[in-house]
Amino acid sequence: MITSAKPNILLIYTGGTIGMVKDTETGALKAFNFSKILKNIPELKLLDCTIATISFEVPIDSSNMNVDGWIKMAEIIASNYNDYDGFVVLHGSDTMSYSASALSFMLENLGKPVVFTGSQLPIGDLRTDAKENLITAIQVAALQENGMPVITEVCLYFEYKLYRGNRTTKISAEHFNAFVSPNFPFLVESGVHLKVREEYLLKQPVQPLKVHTHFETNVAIVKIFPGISESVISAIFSIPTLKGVVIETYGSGNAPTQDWFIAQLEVAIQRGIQIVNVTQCSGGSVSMGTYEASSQLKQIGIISGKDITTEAAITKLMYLLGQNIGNSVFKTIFETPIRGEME
Ligand code: ASN
Repeated sequence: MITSAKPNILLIYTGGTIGMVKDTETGALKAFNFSKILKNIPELKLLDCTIATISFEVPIDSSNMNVDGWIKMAEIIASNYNDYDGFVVLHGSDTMSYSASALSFMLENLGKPVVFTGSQLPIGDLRTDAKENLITAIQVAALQENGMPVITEVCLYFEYKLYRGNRTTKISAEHFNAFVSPNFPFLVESGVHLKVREEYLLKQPVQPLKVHTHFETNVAIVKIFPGISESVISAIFSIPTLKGVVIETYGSGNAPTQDWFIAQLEVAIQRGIQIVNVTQCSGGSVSMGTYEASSQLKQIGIISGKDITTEAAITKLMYLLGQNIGNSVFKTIFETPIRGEME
């Protein structure tokens, strides 16, 4: 039976709409002080868990999130790991899927829940979605079975669903239902009860948490389109410091078959640049070789991103490139799921 018996939860506030207020001069939303936010939710006192909070010194719009921000979050979790049963990260929705993916790779052997959430409207707004998201994210992080946490992975909770974080993508700037997990089922549904789908939860052997903080930032995402020019492709792939590229192709991993295009990629691979093929489609998987239009990509050694999201692909690429993995095994390691991020 699943119970939630007074667990200790740490709320980590990084910024985002959830805690924003309108600038009186410009009318634009900007990040705000966390303690003021908590005053807006007296309901938190009613929850059956103990909640402590910690905030980024300067809360940010998640458009400003970067590797330093990911390291800050990971270090907060690591230094409080033994004192809390679960972590809820309040984060702007714009780059939440990137951060949830990055944290999933940084936190190896995670044995406790890390639940990202945020909102589309500020918590002080009458029609806000923030309260439900925050309250349920805390309840999910507090779920325990026989004194052990039910969730032991990095997740994202938004609008009645808990998803595996590195499977998500933001699809709406309008709807409260802003995220989807196109290639993996949701983990928990919030209705009258919290329905946990245990069969989809990531179960890892209990081992000490290992935190990885090295990321390679000399990477790029290239979305191809009909008519993309040789000069654009050439300019990107000849960046001297470039270490890796996620290339967003069509359908099941198809791309132009023109000689110049394949040659540019081949030369880049020979220079040691890691190129990962992901699909522009919102669902489905790369399968190089299914069509002639992807056979050459397979032959020249492009990495298959399979059914990974672009957000998880770029963060996994940055993470693995930061691990100094040898060129000969990089492709195999990338194509192997490490945190449930791909099939
Ligand atoms: N711009 C905001 C952010 O990502 C959007 C949001 O949180 N809904 O910080």
